[in-house]
Amino acid sequence: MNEDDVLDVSDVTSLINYLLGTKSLPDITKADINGDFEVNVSDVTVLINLILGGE
Ligand SMILES: [Ca+2]
Ligand SMILES: [Ca+2]
Repeated sequence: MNEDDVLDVSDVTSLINYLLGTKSLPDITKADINGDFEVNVSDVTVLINLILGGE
């Protein structure tokens, strides 16, 4: 999400900031976590689940 190729809480922050319109993302296509061609709160949910279920 934020170009380090590691999904962690900083990516959640980046995505939320993007959704709030406070920051842009370097690669919008990576922000579409669930692949439905939209970047929205459902991607935040999926991202959090990925992080919590990670390793
Ligand atoms: Ca990251
Ligand atoms: Ca999506």
